[in-house]
Parts: sequence; C-alpha cells; structure tokens
Amino acid sequence: MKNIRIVITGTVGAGKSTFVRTASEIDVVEIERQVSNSEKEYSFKDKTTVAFDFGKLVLDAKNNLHLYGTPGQTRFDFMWDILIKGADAYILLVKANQADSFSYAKDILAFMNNRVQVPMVIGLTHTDCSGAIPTEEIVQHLGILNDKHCPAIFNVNPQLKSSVVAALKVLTNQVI
Ligand SMILES: Nc1nc2c(ncn2[C@@H]2O[C@H](COP(=O)(O)OP(=O)(O)OP(=O)(O)O)[C@@H](O)[C@H]2O)c(=O)[nH]1
Ligand SMILES: [Mg+2]
Repeated sequence: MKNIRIVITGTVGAGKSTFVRTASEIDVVEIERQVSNSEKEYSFKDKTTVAFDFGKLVLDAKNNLHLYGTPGQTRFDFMWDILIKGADAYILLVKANQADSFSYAKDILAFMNNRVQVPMVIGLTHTDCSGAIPTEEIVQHLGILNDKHCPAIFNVNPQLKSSVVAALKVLTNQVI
C-alpha cells in the first residue's frame, strides 16, 4: 500500500479539523487548545489548532490517505512549513461567508506555492451559511482569475462524509 500525504490548510475556522475528523477512519490526533480571552472577540469557537490534526483512511486497494490539518492562525505558520514540505497534494479551505479572510487565504496560497509545486484544489466551506459570497467573487479575491493553471474550486461541507470524500477524490485523481 502507498501512503499519500494530503495537507488540509486554510483560513481560521474554515473547517480543517472538522474535515480531517469527518474523513478519518481512525480516531483523529488533534492538537488544539482553548481560545484565549483576548482571541474571543474575533473567534466564534472554543478551540483552535495549534500544531496539527492527523487522520487516515483507505482510498482504494493500493492507496491509503494520510491527512494533516494545519493550524489556521499565522503565528503557527512554522507548522505550515513542516507539514507542506511532506505533502503529495493539498486542499485550501476558504470560509465563503467571511469576506475579510480572503486576502489571508491568498497569503496562505502564496506561502504554500512558494514551498511546493504539488496538485491542489480549493474548497469553499460555509456556503450553506448566510452571507456566503459567490464563487466567482472569491476567485477574484484569490487572484487566480484568468490563470491558465486555475485549480479546481468547489463547495465542500467538512461536516459531511460524502462531501469530504468527493473533494479527496478530485484531488487524489491528480496525484495517482
Ligand atoms: N454550517 C457549516 N459549518 C461548518 C462548515 N465547515 C465547518 N463548520 C463548522 O465550523 C466550525 C470550525 O471548524 P474547525 O474544524 O474547528 O475549523 P478549523 O479550520 O480547524 O479552525 P482553526 O484550527 O482554528 O483554524 C466547527 O463548528 C464546524 O462544525 C460548513 O461548511 N458549514
Ligand atoms: Mg483546526
């Protein structure tokens, strides 16, 4: 069996840890901590990833997927560096209902592209939430419009097994 290493990266609270948890067939290793009081004003949840999430699943008769969820916060970007350097492919998750995070998503994309040239796709999360921005507009914000090598970009709901598996299939088809 071959182990394909997939990194799940993206903006704060986009659903990276949820994605890994939903996809994984083993108990996920999650290295999170409580959001501090000073962070609470801009965070809507109690926990944030500070190192990584790790999960595994069997893709097919020949391939296992090893999934690594990154932290969202930039102060843990030393972990992005460590994780992406071992990646065979990655997914960038962008929270579609948070317009002020799009430039941050663009920065993450630049960070990753700077380190590796591997297959990648973009998953838009929270598209079921009010205030979700249309895909074309997000594409423009990410600065990938008119790019001949524009990556696949589609909606993904990290809470749904069928949705995360579909996203992983699109990505791994580019690896295998
Ligand atoms: N409605 C809705 N909720 C979502 C979606 N994706 C994730 N969530 C929820 O958003 C919250 C944040 O998810 P996490 O998985 O902790 O996000 P994260 O990207 O790991 O966050 P950090 O580690 O802090 O960067 C959880 O409560 C998820 O259930 C989505 O597409 N729709
Ligand atoms: Mg997380």
